[in-house]
Amino acid sequence: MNLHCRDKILDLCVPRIMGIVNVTPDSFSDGGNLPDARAAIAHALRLLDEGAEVIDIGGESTRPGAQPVSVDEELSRVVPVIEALRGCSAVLSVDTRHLGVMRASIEAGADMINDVEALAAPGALELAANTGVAVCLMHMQGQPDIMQQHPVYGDVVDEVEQFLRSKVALAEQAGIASESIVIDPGFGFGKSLAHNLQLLRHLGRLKLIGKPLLAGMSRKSMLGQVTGRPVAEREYAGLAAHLYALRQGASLFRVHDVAAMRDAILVWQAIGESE
Ligand code: PT1
Repeated sequence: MNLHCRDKILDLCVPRIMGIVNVTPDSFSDGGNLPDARAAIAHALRLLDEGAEVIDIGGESTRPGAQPVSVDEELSRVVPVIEALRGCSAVLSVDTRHLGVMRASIEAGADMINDVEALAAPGALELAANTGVAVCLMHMQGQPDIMQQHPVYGDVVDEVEQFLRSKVALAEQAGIASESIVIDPGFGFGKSLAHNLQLLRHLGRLKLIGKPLLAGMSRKSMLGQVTGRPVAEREYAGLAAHLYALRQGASLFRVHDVAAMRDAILVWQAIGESE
């Protein structure tokens, strides 16, 4: 399956890595945005060197309990980073829920919109359709500030599948190319540990929707709940979870620890090819 991202094509018949670049003051140096941007650019170059083929640039944290930032602030964080990376071979993805940030990012050179709200902002579907960027449509229950307080589902896999099917239909109706859509169950977005594990166990069912599947569990609390480890020590747990997702048909992996994920994928592929 090829993913069309404006002028770039990402072959998702083999697993690919989306490296995470957070341009938020808590992730890098604090103070003004310039040192943040410089650190983020350096970090992105390192992730490319380690084997990432997509760089996901975000200026607003959507982790549980996070507070929204202003659109102007978010813009001033991500745009300089995208501009600096424009022209590199990797797909540049912007992680945002806001139309203004999407528009400015595409102008600056972004090839993909990764939106945890699945393009719910008025005008977002049309913007993606008109510019030809790829989109990642993700499932979330509730909003980041309160989503982990009391997540409830009948059948979590069914509900996520139905949600993603309806968002894919909306995107295609708006004119987004069928080959430009990725789907994502949204691990940790309004889901208990049991919900996350259930989704991972049955991730293969989401393949029936017919779109490439993105999995992102890197450093998330679901891994902490299983291992008892703090956020800085969840790398190995993440590899296990992402390899399970790979086995279930996921093809794009949104991770912090790119080098480790690359090695895991290479070993996985070597085993498959030796048959
Ligand atoms: C994701 C994702 C994302 N995750 C996509 N974009 C985050 N497409 C940001 C925790 O439980 O999975 N897919 N953008 C980060 N979100 C979280 C959520 C971070 C939960 C941490 C947790 O610790």
